[in-house]
Amino acid sequence: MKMLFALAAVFALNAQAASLNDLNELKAPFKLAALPYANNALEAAVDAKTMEIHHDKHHQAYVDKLNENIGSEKGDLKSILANASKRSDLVRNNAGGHWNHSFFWTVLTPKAAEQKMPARLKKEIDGAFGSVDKFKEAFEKAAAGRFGSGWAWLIRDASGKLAITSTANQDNPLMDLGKETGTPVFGLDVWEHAYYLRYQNKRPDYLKNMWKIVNWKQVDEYDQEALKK
Ligand code: MN3
Repeated sequence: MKMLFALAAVFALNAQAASLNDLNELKAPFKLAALPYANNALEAAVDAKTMEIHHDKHHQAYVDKLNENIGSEKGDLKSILANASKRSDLVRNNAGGHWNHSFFWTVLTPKAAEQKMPARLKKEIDGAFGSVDKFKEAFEKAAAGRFGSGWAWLIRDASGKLAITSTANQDNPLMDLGKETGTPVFGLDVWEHAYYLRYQNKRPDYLKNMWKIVNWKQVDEYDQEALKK
């Protein structure tokens, strides 16, 4: 029995946040969870070396710097982000970095069944953007147009509508930055570290390929969770 509990604890530590709530409720000291697939599982769009460096070095550094700078903070990750404007740049950037990457890994998948967009989500995207192709076009435009480093997002905005937005650096739509805010249901990292080894300066090519590995099943689940708020 003891063995079972120990095993369960190991799995809990390594499990990716499968819900927005799980991710939002993380508290210090923060930990880097293992990727939910092998480094080479997403080769259709991202090479193994990029995945390894991105997760093991970049994401680890956000976690470490967040823990070093968070002090005696008792609040959860969501409340840290919701007060980002009042925090030091170190806390804002590394709390954002930890949330954004933890989220990002879960919206990608090598599994064909998860890459199929559920009918419910397709209907929502058709309704908001006209068609899935039009959504992708608008999303790629936002992602390609983000100057320098940052993220592109599909969010449920304050009024509950699906909207596309982008943020600089490690900011995200959960932060109180006075710009377009809402609940992320999908996001893409457009920092050069996410694509440079394979795509060099060709960010649009990276964006086009990323559609092959989107976990639409997970995005659909995030969207249903966002709608309940
Ligand atoms: Mn990154």
